[in-house]
Amino acid sequence: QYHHHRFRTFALSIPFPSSGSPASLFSSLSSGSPQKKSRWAPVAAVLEVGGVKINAIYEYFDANYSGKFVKFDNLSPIVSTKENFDDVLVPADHVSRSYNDTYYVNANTVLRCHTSAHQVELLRQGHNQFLVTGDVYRRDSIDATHYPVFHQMEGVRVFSPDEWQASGLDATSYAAMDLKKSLEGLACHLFGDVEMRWVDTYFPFTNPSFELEIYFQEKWMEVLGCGVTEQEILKRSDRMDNVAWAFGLGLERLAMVLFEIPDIRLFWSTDERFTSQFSEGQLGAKFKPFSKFPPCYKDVSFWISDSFTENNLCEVVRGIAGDLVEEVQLIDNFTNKKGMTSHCYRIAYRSTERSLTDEEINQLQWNVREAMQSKLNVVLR
Ligand code: FA5
Ligand code: MG
Repeated sequence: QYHHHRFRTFALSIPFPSSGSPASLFSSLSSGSPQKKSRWAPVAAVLEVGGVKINAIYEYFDANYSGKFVKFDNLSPIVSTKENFDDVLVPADHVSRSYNDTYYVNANTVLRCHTSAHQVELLRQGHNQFLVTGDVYRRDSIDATHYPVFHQMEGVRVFSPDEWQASGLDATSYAAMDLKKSLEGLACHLFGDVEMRWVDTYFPFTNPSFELEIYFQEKWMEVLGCGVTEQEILKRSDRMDNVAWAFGLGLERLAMVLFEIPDIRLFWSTDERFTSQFSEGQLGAKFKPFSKFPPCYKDVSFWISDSFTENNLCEVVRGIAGDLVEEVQLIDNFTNKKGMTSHCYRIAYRSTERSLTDEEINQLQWNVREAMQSKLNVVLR
């Protein structure tokens, strides 16, 4: 059952040439292989602008580093588990490997969940400075900044000993400093003045590791992860004496800040009122909101089973409601004396394009409840 489900979702990686939404793809496609030409399509309306934006990132790196960054934007999103995980030192028991987090094509093949999947092959090919852009896929939560298909740009830079030796810093400090300086510079280049902060974090492939957050819509939003590449990765690609940094940018999130786009679903919108705003591909454009339609909240309470996960719930809800679901949020959680755990989730339905009718929402909610019972093995209360 889950294999089938995953495979259908995999069809979502065959984005359309010009129309359609993930919701329609969920139900209308059932097989096929990804086509190169359509790989960029998920950014739909902002495609042109996206192009410009990416060029703005390219420009920044070309202007600020003497050696060119080699650009890759056409690598297949279907990769081996070795490339996606092992090559970047993701431990065998790491959560990101689970069927709950990653879309598996088969036991040894996944839709890449990050562009880091290409780091090692490119290092082995001898590249020392490169950018990799592409679509990535994840089973994830549902809210304004998460979507199951999005775009990342990976950057890698390898330093040779003479570069840090002159600085008086050790190799790692030098690389970390250069990395932060580069990414702060990029943020300034794209946004001018924004409020941002660094947060320490963990990645298996970097140490130290950081995330950059930008203040957007009254919240801190994470826009990238980065760090100093683990020595083991360099060792395996014949760069023993070097040090390197790497980053992975979330392109939709950067575009949200840049164009003041409040909801990640809008990247999939074919609504004229959205697409027309960006057709000129101007970097300075700011999203002019059209009337916001009212949300409708539906709560669902249920006893969970051991296998329950939020990502599975989100997949079920997205599979039925498509882009009409705005947010899925846990609002209550308790365990009774018998050890049974109850969750209450609030599902926010809201179209970015029109008012939803009560009837339509009730039907959706009914279908969601049915699907929860049949697919998630939970007991509704
Ligand atoms: C990674 O994917 C790391 N590979 C990044 C990295 C590369 C770290 C190289 C160190 C060295 P993370 O899972 O945090 O990290 O994702 C990176 C960015 O992708 C996030 O900061 C965010 O901007 C974006 N992102 C993650 N999940 C989603 C999602 N569901 N929808 C939209 N954007 C997302
Ligand atoms: Mg992160």
